[in-house]
Amino acid sequence: MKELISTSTMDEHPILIIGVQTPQNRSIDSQSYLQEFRNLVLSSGITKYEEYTTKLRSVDSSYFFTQGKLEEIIALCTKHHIEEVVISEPLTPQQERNLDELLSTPIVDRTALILRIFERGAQTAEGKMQVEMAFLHHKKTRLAGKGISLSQQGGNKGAKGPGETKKEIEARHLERQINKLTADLVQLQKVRETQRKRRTTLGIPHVSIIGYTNAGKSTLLNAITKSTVLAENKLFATLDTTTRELFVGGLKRGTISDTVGFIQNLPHELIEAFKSTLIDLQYASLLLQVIDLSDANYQNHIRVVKKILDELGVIDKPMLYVFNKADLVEKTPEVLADELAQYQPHVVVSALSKEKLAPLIAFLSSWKA
Ligand SMILES: Nc1nc2c(ncn2[C@@H]2O[C@H](COP(=O)(O)OP(=O)(O)OP(=O)(O)O)[C@@H](O)[C@H]2O)c(=O)[nH]1
Ligand SMILES: [Mg+2]
Repeated sequence: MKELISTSTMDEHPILIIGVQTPQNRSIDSQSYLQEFRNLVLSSGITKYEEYTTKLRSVDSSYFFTQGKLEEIIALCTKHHIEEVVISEPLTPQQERNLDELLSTPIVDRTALILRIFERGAQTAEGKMQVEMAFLHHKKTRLAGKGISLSQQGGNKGAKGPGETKKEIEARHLERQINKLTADLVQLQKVRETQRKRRTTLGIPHVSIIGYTNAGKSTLLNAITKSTVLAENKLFATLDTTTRELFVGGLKRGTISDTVGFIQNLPHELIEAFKSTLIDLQYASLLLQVIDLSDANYQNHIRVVKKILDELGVIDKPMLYVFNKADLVEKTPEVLADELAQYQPHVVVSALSKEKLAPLIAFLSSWKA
């Protein structure tokens, strides 16, 4: 499976995007995975690119791609005068550096691509700090992989002692920035903790909307609370947590919040950066997991969400599966019922229309925290 699609007019900064099917993501629908990668690329602000897709039977530890594929990629880069290569998978620092040298272009891997989207997105002070934290954590992993180029002795005045390398100085500086940001985030966390304690004392239930990116979480929050959180067909449109009062049938039922979405192959350092808000999920009375039922990979998305929740220590929480975008699904009710039987309890809705949200409203009306 190999093809080259061109959307570029080649009159500007030529970019090559490479969608890769690896042994790790073999079990998932490749077309939907590729579409998700294109969405990531578009969400990062790139509008024109050359596209190359390929399947790897094994991943090379030094160059990621095997010899034959590398030759094809080099030929493409030369032919199209490529100035940047974007790859759908996360790379190790060594793979990134080797490819950068071999292709003589900057390499943007999955993590860096997601970071670019993050950079464009956060609005609140806390959101911005978390994005900054994600950058610092990523920089730290890249620094750890840096070898020769930074390991010569730095002659800077003010360097701690003789023999300290540039790499050590940079690492120390990064560590200081991370510690400072962590302290600031802990301060903000305290504010939320106070709000949470107040809720608990007053017995106010809290509902958290979670799920894969672009599933319709913000659309759902807007529909059931009349708020106006930005919802768009873009990955990671939401980076800030929004909390609203939840009214069902005219009665106040508690509070509800919407937060950053998850994605497959989300690098650990990015989860780490958002931990201070995601950790709040541990205190939710109910999780609403929104799922884009129209995506061929929706079952895989549910597995991804489960894995991240486990990683965050959010285990055994009451959860309702909210299968969304039912308007885009053409399966018969029988086929659907069969497919969804394993996810209990669940509702099937369409957050775009009030009427099609009825099953969720009905669930929340009878829900007891
Ligand atoms: N057809 C259809 N589209 C929907 C539905 N719900 C949401 N969408 C669309 O799906 C896209 C993503 O919706 P969002 O609400 O931004 O999704 P999200 O889960 O908040 O996404 P992130 O914040 O990026 O993680 C938007 O273009 C919505 O209009 C639905 O029920 N049907
Ligand atoms: Mg959102």
